Amino acid sequence: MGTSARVAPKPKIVKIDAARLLEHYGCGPIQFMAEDGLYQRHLHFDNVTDDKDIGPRERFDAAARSVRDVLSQRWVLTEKTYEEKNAKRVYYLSMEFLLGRSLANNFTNLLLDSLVAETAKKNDVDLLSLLEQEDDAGLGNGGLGRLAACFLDSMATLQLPAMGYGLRYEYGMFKQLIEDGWQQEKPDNWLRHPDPWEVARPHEKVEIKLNSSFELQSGSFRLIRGRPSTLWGIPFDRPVVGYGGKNVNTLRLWAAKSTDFFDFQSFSRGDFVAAQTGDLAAESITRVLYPDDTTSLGRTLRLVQEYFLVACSLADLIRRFRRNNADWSTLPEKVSIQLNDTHPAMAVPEMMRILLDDAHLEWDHAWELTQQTLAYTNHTLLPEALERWPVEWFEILLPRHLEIIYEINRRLLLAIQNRFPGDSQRVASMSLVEEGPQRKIRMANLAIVGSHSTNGVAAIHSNLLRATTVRDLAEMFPERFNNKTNGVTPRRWLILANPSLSATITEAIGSGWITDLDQLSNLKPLATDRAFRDAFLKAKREAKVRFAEWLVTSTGQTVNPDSIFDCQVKRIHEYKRQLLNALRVVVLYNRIRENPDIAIAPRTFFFAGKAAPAYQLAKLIIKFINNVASTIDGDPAVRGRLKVIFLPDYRVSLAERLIPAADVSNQISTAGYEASGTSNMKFMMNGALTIGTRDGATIEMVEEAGEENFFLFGLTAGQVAESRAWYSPRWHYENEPETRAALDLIFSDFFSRYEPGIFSSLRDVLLINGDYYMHLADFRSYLEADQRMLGLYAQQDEWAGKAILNIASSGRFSSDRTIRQYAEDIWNAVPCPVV
Ligand code: 26Q
Repeated sequence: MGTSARVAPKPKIVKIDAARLLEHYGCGPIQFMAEDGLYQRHLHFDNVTDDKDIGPRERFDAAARSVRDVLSQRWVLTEKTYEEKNAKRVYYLSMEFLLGRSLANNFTNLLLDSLVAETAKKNDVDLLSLLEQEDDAGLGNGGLGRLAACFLDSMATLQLPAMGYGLRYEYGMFKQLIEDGWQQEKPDNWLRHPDPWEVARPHEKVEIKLNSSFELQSGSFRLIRGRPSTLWGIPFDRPVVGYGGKNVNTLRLWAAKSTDFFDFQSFSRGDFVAAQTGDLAAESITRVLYPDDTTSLGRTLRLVQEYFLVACSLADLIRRFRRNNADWSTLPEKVSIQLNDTHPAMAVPEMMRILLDDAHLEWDHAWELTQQTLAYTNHTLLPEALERWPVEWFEILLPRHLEIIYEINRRLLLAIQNRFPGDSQRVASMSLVEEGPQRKIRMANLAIVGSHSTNGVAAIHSNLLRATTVRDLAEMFPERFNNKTNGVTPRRWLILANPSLSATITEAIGSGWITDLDQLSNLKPLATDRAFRDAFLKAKREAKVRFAEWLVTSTGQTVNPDSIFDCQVKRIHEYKRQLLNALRVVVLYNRIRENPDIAIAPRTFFFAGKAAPAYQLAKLIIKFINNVASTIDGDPAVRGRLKVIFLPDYRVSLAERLIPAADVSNQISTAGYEASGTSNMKFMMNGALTIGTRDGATIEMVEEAGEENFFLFGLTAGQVAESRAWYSPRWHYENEPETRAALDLIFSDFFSRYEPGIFSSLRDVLLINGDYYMHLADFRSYLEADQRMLGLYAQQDEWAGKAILNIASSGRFSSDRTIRQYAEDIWNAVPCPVV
């Protein structure tokens, strides 16, 4: 893989004065928030009311509308430029875009933030409470969805002619409430207020044909065999402002709508009301985001959602391609489609269907174009998380696609037999069809076979993918496999989230780092600089105070900003080992109970994350953390020394507050199980030190910053794999006094005095059923790393030095770098600047 400079020269952004800036956006002399400016006009004309009825929500709407006015001409001009240049387009297909809030991000990327802050002040507008009005757009589960959002930011900033395609879920990721320590789910009705960012484009609707209809029967969604149906995909566009406001790309989200003739059979039978319930079923396709959950793997509605995304997006992008290109053979020169996991893998047979049935190309030609146009990103090694859909559902819903898949498979199996004669094992493992009582289509195999690139999301992950998960396919098509280590956008995760640190950095090395994060390495010499260390510690303290103030006003909980902020925030999953962290807290608690005079720095442990609604053990882990928290809170011996906080409803806007305030980042997955991780990078950029295992992208973070600036512990992925055969958690229980004392305390119902026995399945997991994720194997090593960490924290100056070195080494983890590599190695796409 070559260097990336050739593809997208790192843009220089020069801040210009406000008046010229608005001119650049085509707003001429109109003022933004001043009297008679955009904001005031929206406030009064959109609401058709006078001041007394205007509340914070109306203010937010007016501000957002004003920003939309400012960006709208650049937005139109961007699409026009791409069209006129007939630029090669990149399409990022994803079932998830975890966008979070947009207003402050758009201020930042349009370089309007200081202007807005000034005029808000002048006009007595409380900007912070206004920003708080915006609902998070939580159209994703976690890492995969947030990665898609960071990629949109980087593609626009690098001025790539790129577009995101996704679904406009009416309900995003559920809201998490904690009641009595237990997770409760509530629907996320994020569109309750009309969303100011979206622009509906009903005239660009597409028609989708299916071989079955649906019905809702007592709340569950059923396919009706043999009754073909048609529905509409209505596009809703959202602007994606690149940093500096030059290119404004589009995120296009599809909403399902029934056509007037969706179920005309019952209508013509005179059953007007029954026909409307058919509408309801059709429109429920984009009602709700599925949680990342093994139980959702078996839901027909999810399969329909996935096909709906693919069918709408391909119809739309092919229509755009055909406007300027008569020759189908140029498709791969003009279009690249990146599949975010296998969720949109139906793009393989759908593209073939279009090229065969609509364009009337020969099979070989169609296949060549399909493969050259598509590329696939894998995000997991867990075999149980790989998508496999029953053949029977294809038969009912998409028989033509099944026919195409069978033909792809027939040719694939022939090629395997040619290459490896007599190797039936290989044929069975590579086949697109999994045989068994219920035959299934393996979506990962389909995506790999039907595309020219398969990438993992961190070096170790890409290597394990090749070596284990899909070994036979990698042996057959080695040239397709590559790595693209994830990254995150420094715009949201530094400038926006952490103004104090951003200002400190800019003061020291200028502002070039914002679009060229490698420049953070210029901070390296400052790691030993007394004044800069102090400036870093001051910025960190400011962020901690800011967080503490927010926490007390919004939840009533008090935390001490002089305690160590020790964080683990991510989806709750056994492999991520929140349980290991909680066991650490119990041991530290035991140490204080046994030796009340022990000198130990005050610490606040922050946990946050959602459990899939049907993942019972993950929910029990949340309950356990909460019970540990309240038990410790009730014990005067540890008051002021240890505190545990489970922050409910982890989401993008909460991450933006917590991560800047963190001192310690826990990245403690069982080695070999976390594909990459991306919060690890956000913590690093924000000057937290990592206590972690050698897993995912953490390994590459260590490569950049040096082992001496990390607190590494635990088995390596290789050791995990080879010790499985003889690993005995019991041994650790019997031979490690602190491990035993902690477990005994838990199982004595010390943390569940009024709910005896509720944690018995934790015992089963750890001691009886073999501790699959090897918590106990790594526990002592974790505690030792924790000790080293506390030792360093006692020397604030040294701590600051290492934190600065971490920040200075985080440049590689900008999503700008990741996107440059995708553009050069996979998409062959170049920037198309809008002048
Ligand atoms: C699949 C079928 C049915 C319903 C839901 C799903 C589903 C939804 C979301 C399956 C998986 C996901 C999300 C996976 C995910 O977030 N993976 C994470 O991706 C990050 C970005 O690459 C990595 O950093 C993380 O390591 C990885 O866990």
